[in-house]
Amino acid sequence: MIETQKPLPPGQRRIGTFPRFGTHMSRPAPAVPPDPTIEVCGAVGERFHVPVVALATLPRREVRADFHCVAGWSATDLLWEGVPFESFFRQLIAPAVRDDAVVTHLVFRGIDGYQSTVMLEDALAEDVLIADRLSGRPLGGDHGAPARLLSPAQYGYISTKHLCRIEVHTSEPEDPDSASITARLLKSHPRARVWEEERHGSLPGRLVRPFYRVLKVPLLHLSARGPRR
Ligand SMILES: Nc1nc2c(c(=O)[nH]1)N[C@H]1C(S)=C(S)[C@@H](COP(=O)(O)O)O[C@H]1N2
Ligand SMILES: [Mo]
Repeated sequence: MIETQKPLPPGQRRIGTFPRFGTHMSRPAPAVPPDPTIEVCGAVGERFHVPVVALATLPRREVRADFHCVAGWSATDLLWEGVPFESFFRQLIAPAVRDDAVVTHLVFRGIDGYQSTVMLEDALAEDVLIADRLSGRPLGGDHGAPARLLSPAQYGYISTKHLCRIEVHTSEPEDPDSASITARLLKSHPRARVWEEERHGSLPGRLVRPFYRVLKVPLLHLSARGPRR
């Protein structure tokens, strides 16, 4: 039988597995508190907490998608399940937003301190989930327990694992380190759309490909290690 595989976005290569990857490097996945919640704060009247168990009671859907890391690997045909971010936003966040506020950006934060900034428009895309299941099983520590953002049309760095807080913003939040030289060199693209190859904040994606490619193998190796939870 001939299997035709879907094309990958520019500059990506298929990897046979779904590796654990991240700035956590070899540190183990963070401990999940006994009753995990997702805190919503920022341009909302008062901050509030959504228990992760409440995801089971919201509208749910499955998303089958490829996952693309900016370093150049793509894990293909993953089956995720969770709450569409759009439903989460419309049902829980929008009613709490201050009257005078127009939401433009969201910051998604993980228990490990990682965070990603996402434009509202990108976060509301129909394939974006707060995912709590992968391959028919609850999300494990490697891939973001107890729940993570999943935005398959954007590079993996947008998809914050171990989600514990969503900050609601009315303008692009400033990165406190953005003035440093390293921050400028490493500046990731704010939209990160994989089909546009938006890898870098100011350099064309094609140009930075080779740098990521050199780093990919050692980073894959480092991120994978460490005791599993
Ligand atoms: N909390 C947290 N989320 C994170 C990261 C991280 O280090 N910590 N790394 C990001 C990057 S760069 C990628 S490619 C994906 C990798 O997801 P995976 O480990 O499930 O493959 O997670 C993203 N979300
Ligand atoms: Mo990544």
